[in-house]
Amino acid sequence: MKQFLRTAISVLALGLAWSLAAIASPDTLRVLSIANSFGEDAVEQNLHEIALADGHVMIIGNLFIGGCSIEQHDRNARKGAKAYSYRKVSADGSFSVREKVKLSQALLDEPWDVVVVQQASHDSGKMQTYEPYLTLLLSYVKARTPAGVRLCIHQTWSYEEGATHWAFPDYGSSSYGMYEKLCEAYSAAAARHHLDVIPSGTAIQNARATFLRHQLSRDGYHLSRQLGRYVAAATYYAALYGCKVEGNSWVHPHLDSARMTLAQRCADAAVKNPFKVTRVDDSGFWAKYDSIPEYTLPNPLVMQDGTPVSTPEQWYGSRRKELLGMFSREMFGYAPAAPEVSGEVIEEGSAFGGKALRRQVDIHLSGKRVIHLLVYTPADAKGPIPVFLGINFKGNLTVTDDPAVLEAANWASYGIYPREARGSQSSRWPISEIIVRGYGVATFHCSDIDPDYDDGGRNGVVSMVYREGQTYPEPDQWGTIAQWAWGLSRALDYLETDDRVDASRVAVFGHSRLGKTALWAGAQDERFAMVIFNDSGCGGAALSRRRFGETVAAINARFPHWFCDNFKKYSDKEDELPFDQHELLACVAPRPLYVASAEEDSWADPVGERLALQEAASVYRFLGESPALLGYHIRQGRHDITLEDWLHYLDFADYHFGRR
Ligand code: GTR
Repeated sequence: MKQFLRTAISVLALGLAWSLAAIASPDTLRVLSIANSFGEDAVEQNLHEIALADGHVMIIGNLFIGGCSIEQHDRNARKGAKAYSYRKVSADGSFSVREKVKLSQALLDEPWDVVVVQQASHDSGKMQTYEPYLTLLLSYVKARTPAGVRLCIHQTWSYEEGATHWAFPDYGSSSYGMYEKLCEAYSAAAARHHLDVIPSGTAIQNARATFLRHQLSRDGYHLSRQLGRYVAAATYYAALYGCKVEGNSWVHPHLDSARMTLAQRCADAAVKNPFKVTRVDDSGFWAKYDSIPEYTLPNPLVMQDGTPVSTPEQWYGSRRKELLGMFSREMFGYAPAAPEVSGEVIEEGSAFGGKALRRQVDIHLSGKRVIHLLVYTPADAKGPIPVFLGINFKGNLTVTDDPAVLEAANWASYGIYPREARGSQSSRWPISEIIVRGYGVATFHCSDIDPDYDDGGRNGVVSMVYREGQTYPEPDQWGTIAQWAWGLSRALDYLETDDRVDASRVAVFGHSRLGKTALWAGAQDERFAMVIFNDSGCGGAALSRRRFGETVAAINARFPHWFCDNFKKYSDKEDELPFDQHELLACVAPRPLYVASAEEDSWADPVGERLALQEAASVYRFLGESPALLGYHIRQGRHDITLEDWLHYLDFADYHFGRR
């Protein structure tokens, strides 16, 4: 009965929609899609609105059967099967559904200008599944549509990396591999039948090469309801009308303008190159270099309940803990307690012309994961020496030309990192200079802890602590930066056992995203005797409330994996943050802390970095600590870590580690 009522209402609604369709004008474009759920993703929403914003009225029909292949459409046609859910967007934009419709009925329902066919996604890359069914289906369509009807083929998209679709193994479970296959099949079909191509698959592939990549799908194969569907509809529009969709004025209720513009560019590029991925530049989308809004920084010396902090004991005993708790919960995510750590020296030798000793150590984390730590210490050291500890971006062997540095098994991990040449990052690691000054250097690759991409929390140490059945971090569970910071503490656990190292004089340092990491590690783990962060920017030293350069919204959109999910709620709502970055800097007190910036590094907001340090200085003062504990420089040039930066750090370390 219920089903009957629903059908009756749909039929009524359809009747109503059809009468309203009277507003259709001679310019109205009537498009019928013979499809499945991928067609549903592309045409049933957004498309009508996009066209209308440019003054075009569309009537859109969609013949839907989940997972329907061309072969099945052909069979349905010949059998006259009442098999379809016939969805229709009328000229006025209203949506209606009629069940149990035959293909022939829908073909005769309107004088269609365009009819679009597509393959089922699972068969899309299998050329042999198209014929003879496509030939038969197209002649069936032509016989029932006005002369001159434009026939198109809708290129579906490949599944997302890691998708669990049953057919994915047929494509080697490779997203790009599937894309290549479906390009071959669709382009052959289009050429054979002179079909125009609607290249949604390429538009999605283009978008996968931008910061939109992890927001495109809802289950690994269907499109996300907002962004993914918008990309497909924008592609449909640009392909049908042969115009650019960029600049289209329709405003999607759930997408910001940066994402919409980028989606439009991906669609336009696909229409231009339907079977080739175009690198659509996504840099500069979030750049915000206009005026600084008025803002009030939270006072580090007032507890959340309004109680002023009046003694150093209160700071160390209550306020600092309260702040670290809030930064954990709302920004970085909570990390678990230390696991059992054991170091296994796997290689030792002399390096840098005999000036240094090299030690390569596997740090085992509860037997489940390994950090490959590379340590250099001065060969002439008389006893344990102070060490700089920092993570590297691209593998231990990139930090130096030393041929003995091992390539860790996971060096080019997870298939996303290109192989980097030995020594390619050595300008950032002046190891020989550091050794000559009497310090050691220890480093490991970030991927040992968590590869730097949004993998849905699958490959990092976070997955070591999932409860049974858990597949994604909780909203307050550690993101990538917190995992890396935790890794630094595990490296320190090992250094405490290394006879060449004075673990009471370990300076934790990092550049850029790894500078944010060094700050978070140093703020929490009081064993780090010094904390240095270079060009750390948003989420590092820069004040979030200034919203200059990289904003919270920008960092959350481009690097959704860096911080915990709770942090997303502060995108464009910086004033609602219960803290700002100066308070994180203050948590390093009473230890020496160093902020470095570069003049041309506006993205990291050098002014915001300096102001945060000045604000943190008031806490050091309140605690009765010397201003000499705070180091700062801004050098000429771009975002980087250079020998010049290092010479400042070495001087600072000399001063505080009692070497000068
Ligand atoms: C940028 C990012 C910055 C910074 C930098 C880096 O793309 O926006 O927050 O971390 O990368 O790590 O090099």
